[in-house]
Amino acid sequence: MLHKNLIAGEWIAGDVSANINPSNTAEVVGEYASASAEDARNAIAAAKAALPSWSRSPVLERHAILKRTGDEILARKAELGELLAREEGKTLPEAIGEVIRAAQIFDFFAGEVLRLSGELLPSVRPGVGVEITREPVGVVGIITPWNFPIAIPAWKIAPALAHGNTVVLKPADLVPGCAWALVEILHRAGTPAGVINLVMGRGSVVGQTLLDSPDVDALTFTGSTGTGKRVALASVEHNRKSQLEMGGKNPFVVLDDADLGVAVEAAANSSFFSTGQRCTASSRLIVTEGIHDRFVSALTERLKGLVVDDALKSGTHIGPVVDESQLKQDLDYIDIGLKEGANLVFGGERIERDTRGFYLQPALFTEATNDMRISREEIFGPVASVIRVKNYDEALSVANDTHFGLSSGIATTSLKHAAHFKRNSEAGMVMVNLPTAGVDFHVPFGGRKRSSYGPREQGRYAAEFYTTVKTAYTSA
Ligand code: UN1
Repeated sequence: MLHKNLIAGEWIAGDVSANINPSNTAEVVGEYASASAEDARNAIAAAKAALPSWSRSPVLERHAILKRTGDEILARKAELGELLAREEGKTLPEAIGEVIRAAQIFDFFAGEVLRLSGELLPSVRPGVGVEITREPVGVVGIITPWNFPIAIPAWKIAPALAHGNTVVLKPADLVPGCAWALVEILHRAGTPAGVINLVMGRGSVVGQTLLDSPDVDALTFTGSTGTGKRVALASVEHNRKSQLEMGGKNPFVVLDDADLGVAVEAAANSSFFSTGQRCTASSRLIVTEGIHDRFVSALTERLKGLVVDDALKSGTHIGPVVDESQLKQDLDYIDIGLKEGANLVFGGERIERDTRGFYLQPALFTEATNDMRISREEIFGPVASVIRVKNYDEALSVANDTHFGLSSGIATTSLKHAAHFKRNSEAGMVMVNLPTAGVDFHVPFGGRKRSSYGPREQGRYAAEFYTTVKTAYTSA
C-alpha cells in the first residue's frame, strides 16, 4: 500500500519513496508518496482556504478532535511504537514511550482549548475598556526532524490546531511513517478538509516551497543549525513568524560531592540512550578532579553492559544510528577526536549484528578539552567526551563556553552548587541530578544562543508562537 499525502482532505499519490529500517536495511517499512512542489503549493492553498472557518470553530469541536486523536494514539501505542522503532531505530520501549508522550501532548492541548482566555483591563482613559485577546497566527508550516518521528509533529500540530491555526506538515524524509499515521488519525478524528495537510518528501522541494510561500504565516522548525538559519532568513524575507529548535552541545557537570550512581545513570542516559540522537543529549561530561577517575571507570562499566542491537529485539539498550550518512558523521567525529588527542576509552567502532544495520558501539572519550572540535560541534550520535576540571567554578565556565544553550545538567549533593548552577547556566533547560534529555510535555521547551530562535514550545508557553495578540479599546 502506498501511503499518500493529505491535501485539502484528499489522499494524493506521488513519486514512491521507500522507508528503510535502520536495524535491517533489507526491510522496507513501507512506501510513502513524495510530494512535488505543486502538491506543497496546493497544501498551503488548502490550509489558507480552511483558515477562516477553523479559526472560528467552536472550542468544543477542536477539543473533541484533539481528545479523540490523543485517545487513539494511546490505544495504539504498541503498534505505533513498533512502527517508530522500525523506521527510526530507537528501542521499542523508548519508541512506545515517545508514542505515549504524543498522546499526552494531544490530551494536554485538548484541555488547553477549553481554557483559552484573554484579559480585560481598564484603560488609562476614563470610560474606556481594553480587551487583550489571542488570535490564531494563520497558516502554520511545520518542518520536523527524524529523531522524534511522532512526538515532535505532535507538539507542533496540537498547539497549532488548539489555537485555531491550519497546518501544512512536512515530516523528515527518513521517517514518514509516524507522521502519516498521526495525520491519518487526525483526519478520521474529524479534522475538516484543509485544516491538517501532509506533504512528505524532500526538503529541497517541499521544505523549500514552504519557505518561499508568502501564504505561510508562521513556520516552526526542529532540525539542524544550518537548515534552521535558512528557515529564519526566508522567514525574514516574508515577514513571517518563525520558531527554530536546533543543535545542542549540552554539558553535564559532575562534582566531587555527587552521588556516583546518580551521576553515571544520568550521563549514560543522556549521552547514549536513543543512540545519542537527541538535541538534548549531553555530549560534554565536565567532571571535577576528585571524582573523575571513579566516574570514568563506573561509566565505562555501565557502557560495557549496554546491548547495541536491533531496535525491536527485547534486551536491546541502544538501537542503530538512523542512516548511513549519520553513521559516517559519527565515525568521522570519532576520528577527529582521536586526531585531536582525546583518549578513546570505550567503543567508537561500527559493529555487525544478525541483520545489516547502522550499528555503532557508543564512544566515550576522556582527556578532552573544550576547544576540541568534538567538544564544540554537534555530533548527534552516541559519542560523549569527558573534560576534566579543577572545581565547580571551572566546571561552570566550561559548561557555558559554547555557542549552544539548549539544556544542561549537574550531578551534585550540594544545595549551594545546584542553586548557583540553575541560576548561572546559560541554557534554556537546566537539570539537577537528572539527564539533560527527556523533558516533560507540559512545560516550556527551548534554548538560548544558537540552539533556539523565537518563542518557547510546549505547555502554555506555546501560545506565544501559535497566536498573535490583539488589543481592542472600547469607549462605553
Ligand atoms: C527530550 O529530550 O525529551 O530534537 C526531547 C530533539 C528535541 C527533543 C528532545 N527537540 O532532540
